[in-house]
Amino acid sequence: MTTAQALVAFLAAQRVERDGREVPFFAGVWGIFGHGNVAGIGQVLQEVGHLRFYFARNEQAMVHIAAAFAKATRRLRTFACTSSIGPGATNMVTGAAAATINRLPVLLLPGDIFARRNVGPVLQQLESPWSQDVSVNDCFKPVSRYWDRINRPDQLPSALLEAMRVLTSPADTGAVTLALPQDVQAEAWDYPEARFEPRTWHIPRPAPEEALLARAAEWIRERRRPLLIAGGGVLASEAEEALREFVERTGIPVAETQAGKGALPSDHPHNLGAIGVTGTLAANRIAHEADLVIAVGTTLDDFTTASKTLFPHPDVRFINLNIAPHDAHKHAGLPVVADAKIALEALARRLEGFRVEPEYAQRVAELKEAWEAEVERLVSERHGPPMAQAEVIGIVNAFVRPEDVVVGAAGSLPGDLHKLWRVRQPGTYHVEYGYSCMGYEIPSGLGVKMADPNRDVYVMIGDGSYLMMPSEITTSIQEGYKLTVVLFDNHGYSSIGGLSESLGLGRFGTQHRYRNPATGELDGEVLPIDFVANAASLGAHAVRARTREELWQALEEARRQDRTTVIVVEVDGATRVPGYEAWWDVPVAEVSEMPGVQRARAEYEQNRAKERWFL
Ligand SMILES: Cc1ncc(C[n+]2csc(CCOP(=O)(O)OP(=O)(O)O)c2C)c(N)n1
Ligand SMILES: [Mg+2]
Repeated sequence: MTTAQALVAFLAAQRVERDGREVPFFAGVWGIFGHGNVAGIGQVLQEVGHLRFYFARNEQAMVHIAAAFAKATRRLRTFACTSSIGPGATNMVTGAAAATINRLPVLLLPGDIFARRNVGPVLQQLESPWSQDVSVNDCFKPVSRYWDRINRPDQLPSALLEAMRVLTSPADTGAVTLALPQDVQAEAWDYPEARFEPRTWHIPRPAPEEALLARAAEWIRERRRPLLIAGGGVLASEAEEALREFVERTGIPVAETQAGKGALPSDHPHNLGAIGVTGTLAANRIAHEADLVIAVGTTLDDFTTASKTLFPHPDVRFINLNIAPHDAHKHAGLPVVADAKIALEALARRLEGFRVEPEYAQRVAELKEAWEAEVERLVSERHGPPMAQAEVIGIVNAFVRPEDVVVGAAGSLPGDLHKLWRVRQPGTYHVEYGYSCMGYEIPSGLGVKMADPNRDVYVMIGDGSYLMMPSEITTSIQEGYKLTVVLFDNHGYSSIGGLSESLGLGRFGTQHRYRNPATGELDGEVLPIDFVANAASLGAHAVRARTREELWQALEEARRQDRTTVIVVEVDGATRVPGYEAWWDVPVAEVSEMPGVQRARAEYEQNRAKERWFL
């Protein structure tokens, strides 16, 4: 067999199992062909057809599709992605980083320069004067959890076992890159038969150490103001039910990160909603008062911790339930390294008879009620046209069915969705905010749809992100997977524009405007971008909605459509959902003649003084 034939045969034979449920791990191969893969992997995908080939339009997009599919299947399944050498390969680097940061398994198979070297430099080769053992694929090293280059066909078997070990490890998973020199893909070797027999990888649920559990339970009993933060690990471990039982038994309130949102339904009495920079007033107030934080399956990034200002209680301590030791040790917390579901169940058993004090429960209930009223106020505001973003979110939220999935990634939408979107069923909120990668939205919508075609998928996307990567609309139409894309057109980067304004920089360079000959700046008229025509040109059903009524009708029409629909809604970038008592560290120039910058710097220094070390 050739290296490529052996590779594809092996991938087709890999299965995974968790809790007795077994599924094939790879659902297919996404690819874009060039001279670096067409005759190698391309040949076997056509001749043998072990795995279905899916043709994408952009290599970055195909990695997002695979990662989103993996997230939606709770990391039980994924795709492999094949690219040519050079630009096709490096286009995948951004997707790889997004997958690794979000701890999602994807297998990347970039083509590589000739191992044989005699005809080099080949087309698209980056030459290096200090080594011939370097190619652009070395760029994947920092964004991959496992990286290898297959320079001889007989290196493949051991590399594949390592790749599968990492992809199926709940603690180590992320992008795995196997760089495949173009000549080696086509070379044959006598591979041992055993390599291609079906193999089932068990996805483990490691149990916590009893001594640490005992200490965690002791800490919880001692403290008066505990708060649980639910991160993406809760969903990855399918621990929603365990979480619900834990909080119902103990009365401990829950706040959710972006990746953890929807671990509990939004209307659950113990769910205070979003935490951190994009958090709710209820969650952030409780965080400010917390003397104990139980962080479950979260990386505790700066959006969650409000740049380490969200937990000012002098005696605050952290208990970190996490499958990854690296995360479990953060904030000098008690590192309970374990699967989230098993750990929550075990901790609940140790807390038999414990409940938070009634006065604390009362405070949680009051803050929760006040926040619900605030959401209602924000989404039912009548504005324009153009409508306010919160209003549009409220309408879409009211329209969708409980099982439908909302998808987003960058701009002002993730923050607004984090605060406002009401989740009715776990796993229906899919916002990528580990890498906050513009361009993730449409491809990931496709990945989510492929994971469960019975759900409708609502992609919420800004005009900026749309312009960066609308290409996979065409792919969704090719494959017959319908998406409903709601495009929020505020004529530019309202999130970064707002940030720029708050830092005294007046939205410089963040709007889609003509260069103005009078000023020499980009402050001319708004650029006439016709998003409806653009989406229609890619094959979508596309409409514009100006009012609440038009939007509702457009959503109904989209539900009747059998192909991807894009609804373009102009929104007023100036009416923004406010923040709620949480700060984000974005450094402001220490020296400037601009008065706005000087003011912002003074405020910055005050806020920075609140940042804490947890040692
Ligand atoms: C690939 C990438 N480039 C740059 C950024 C920085 N960034 C974050 S949000 C944003 C603007 C997004 O604009 P749009 O999609 O229109 O959303 P809006 O801010 O208007 O809500 C930019 C440039 C990013 N997150 N990702
Ligand atoms: Mg915008």
